[in-house]
Amino acid sequence: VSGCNSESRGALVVLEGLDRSGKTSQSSRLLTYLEGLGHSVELWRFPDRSTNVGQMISSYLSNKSQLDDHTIHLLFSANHGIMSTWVFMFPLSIIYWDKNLSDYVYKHTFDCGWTLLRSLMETKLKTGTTLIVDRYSYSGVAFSSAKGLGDEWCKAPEIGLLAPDLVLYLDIQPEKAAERGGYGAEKYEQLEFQRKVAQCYQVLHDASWKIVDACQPIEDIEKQLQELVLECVMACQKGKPLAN
Ligand code: DGP
Ligand code: NA
Ligand code: NA
Repeated sequence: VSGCNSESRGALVVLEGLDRSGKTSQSSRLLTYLEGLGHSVELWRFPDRSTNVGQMISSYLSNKSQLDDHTIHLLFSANHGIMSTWVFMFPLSIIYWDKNLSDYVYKHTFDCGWTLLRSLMETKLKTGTTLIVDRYSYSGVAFSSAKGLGDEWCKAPEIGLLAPDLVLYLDIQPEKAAERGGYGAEKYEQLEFQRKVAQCYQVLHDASWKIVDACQPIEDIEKQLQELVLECVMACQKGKPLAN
């Protein structure tokens, strides 16, 4: 009967965690897994380093450029959205860094970017595509409030985003993450700072997050994530409503 699947949709699955917790490899494994089962699925990641803003972020993270804490926070937020208007406003607020201007950009243009991102995500989900998202707005809040920026300030640009169906937190002690290969290559990969980020995630997370021990063997983590994600994907296929 036509229409009996009309509520069927893709799932919005987010992976969060400290640096070197394994999000990126596990997200691609999840992609392969779901594709193998014949699902329509896309992998998104924030920050997306391929865009202009992404390149500014990348250069900041690799210590090639210095930016004010507020500015980098807004850049990350911009990177979450598909922006058009802010492209004009944003360089101004950086060049003439000034509170009034940044507040203006902050209040008006970011709303627009997030609205666009939200509708793009909605379209994907409603047409049956599952999104695996390697970091989401929670990273913005956790990393910036770890620097001491106010919680409310950090959260404001993220308001209006679609709530995920599932948040998978790859749980690793900062000390353990620091032992992993390549650690320290980027600005935020410092033990003291990552300890603060971990505390911020503690405050941020709620009972709906699935906490997965990221120190298990990689295949065990993979298995656990597969089960959690498949259950979520099935529920969404059966018409679980989109959260706000
Ligand atoms: P990744 O490519 O996932 O390793 O992320 C790069 C770094 O940027 C990592 O240390 C986490 C941090 N990060 C991710 N999103 C945000 C954000 O929105 N704001 C801030 N300040 N940092 C972020
Ligand atoms: Na990283
Ligand atoms: Na990553």
